[in-house]
Amino acid sequence: MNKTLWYFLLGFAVLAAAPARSEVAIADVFARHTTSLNGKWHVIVDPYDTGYIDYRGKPYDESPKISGGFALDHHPKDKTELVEYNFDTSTTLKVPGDWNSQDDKLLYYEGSVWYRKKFDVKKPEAGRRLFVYFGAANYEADVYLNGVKLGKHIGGYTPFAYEITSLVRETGNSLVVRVNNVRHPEGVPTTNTDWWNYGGITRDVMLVEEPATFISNFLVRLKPGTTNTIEVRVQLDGAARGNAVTVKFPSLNLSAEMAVDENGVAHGEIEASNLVLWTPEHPTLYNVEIFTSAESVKDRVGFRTITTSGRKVLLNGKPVFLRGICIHEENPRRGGRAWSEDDARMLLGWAKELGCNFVRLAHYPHNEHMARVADEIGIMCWEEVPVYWTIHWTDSSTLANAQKQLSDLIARDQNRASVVVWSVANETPISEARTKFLKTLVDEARSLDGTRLISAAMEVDSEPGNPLHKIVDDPFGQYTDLCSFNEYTGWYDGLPEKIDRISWSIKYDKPVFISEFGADAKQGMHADALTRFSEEYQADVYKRTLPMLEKIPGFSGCTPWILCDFRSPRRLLPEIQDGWNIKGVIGHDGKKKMAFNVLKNFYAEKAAE
Ligand code: GCB
Repeated sequence: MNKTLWYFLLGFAVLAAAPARSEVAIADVFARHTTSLNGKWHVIVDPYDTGYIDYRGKPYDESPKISGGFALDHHPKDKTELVEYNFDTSTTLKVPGDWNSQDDKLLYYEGSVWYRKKFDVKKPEAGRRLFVYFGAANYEADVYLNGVKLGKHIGGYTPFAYEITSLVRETGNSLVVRVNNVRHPEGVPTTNTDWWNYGGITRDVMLVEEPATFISNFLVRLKPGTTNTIEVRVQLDGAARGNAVTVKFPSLNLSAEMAVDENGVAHGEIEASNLVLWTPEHPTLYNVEIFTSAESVKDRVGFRTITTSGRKVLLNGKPVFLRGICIHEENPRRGGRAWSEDDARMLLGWAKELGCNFVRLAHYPHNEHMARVADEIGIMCWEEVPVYWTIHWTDSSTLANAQKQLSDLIARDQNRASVVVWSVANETPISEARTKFLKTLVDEARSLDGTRLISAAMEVDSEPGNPLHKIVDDPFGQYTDLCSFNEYTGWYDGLPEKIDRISWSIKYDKPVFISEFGADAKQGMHADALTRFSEEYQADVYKRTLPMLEKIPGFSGCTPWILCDFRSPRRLLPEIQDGWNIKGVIGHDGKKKMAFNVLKNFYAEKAAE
């Protein structure tokens, strides 16, 4: 064999045999030196996973050297070679974006789609590093660069990145991603949900260039228990002991220098006597700049405290009523997953118009713009992981998956003053195994961030033999800061008049938060208040529920279900639902329903109290 060819093959085998790289965490990505890879990507829809497994079902990338399949983005060398795929001549989809809303044929598609983006990039200079970053891809992503596997990421709503410094070329890089949105019983979420299983690369993709030692994450917050001391923690990747980190708050005229320990962490405190605390009415943010000798990262952060005392929620030590609404991550005007800053401004703008000071970002981590815009315009947020309904409580991989999604969400949004609640679950059925599972998540959230409230949307029972007496005594409630539950009297449980006759027993001496109530209404359908699916019926449920909730001792806020209609494959009633959950106070055409004003008036009264 020709020697050059032999060395080439050897080199390729060594490169390809390298184990998949581990994920790298890069927070505050919008403030970095980045190159966007958004735009049109060539795609191959691959329902049988032809590009991933051979005809015996064996994955091409399981053996040390990737032996075939679409990951190689291979072009025939001559006309005799059989290659049965071609990214160049395949169709394209927009990234970010789900595939379902971009092509009618893909509306219900659940399977694999291969994405390919070609790019040129200046090779990083010596001492610099390059990463490829994905805001999210639902549900599973296998990522390859130039035929080498970077890794597999599981979980559809959290960011991930891989280092590509040694793999990248100046020209003709081929970044291939197999995205698969098949639902799995042991997944998080599991197979059964009440929202659309949008597949695809649903958030931004970018190249991130960093120095050899870089700031991978940082935490800037009030030192717990104080309102005049800023606590800073900076995490370096590739850190050499002895590196120094400088933190500056230019408008406060404050700065501090901190040493880095052997774990690459710098920690310090800064006295700040004149801080104006963040509130929804006055969402004060401060510029913060973090420097090492090799780089600087900037952000805008607010300072506030969120605590509870007995049955009250306290923002900066003062009682606050949470005037909220639930939101799914969908753009009702364009259709499909919301992902951009504009989408966030539209959705949160509507919440503001309702008079909200709070939103529940249901039922999974929304894109990063949501909490950033909320910081800026002044809306508190409840953020959640998709531990929804009945997942596999005794499967350790399910727990590890949920823990990873939770810790990745906290790592991404820990500097957002707007985020005041971490929610670990929604409507999970009571059992010992489930309570143990959720308690593990609560402990995880508290150990990562003990400064926010922990919650979950629980369920309500009726007293046996007395359907008018509702009881909240889920044992999981002992571990949360809020006693939050969903309640659907007047829709799933009786007619609206039943709402007026409900009484409550709530076991916990904690703030009571109603994380959902509501009713379906087809926007523009008018009838009497007893006609299901009419706007009048929905408005009546709101008119009766709000005063009923007011009678609950400790009622501290609510997030009715939901801001906008959203797609759901469970909602099958022809000509009324047609694949939409229509409990929005805004229709999927963006038009407001009558209930919007009922809620708006209630919140105006609460704000004036
Ligand atoms: C719930 C769920 C939510 C559903 C909603 C409904 O309790 O938490 O995901 O979409 O009810 O419309 O039934």
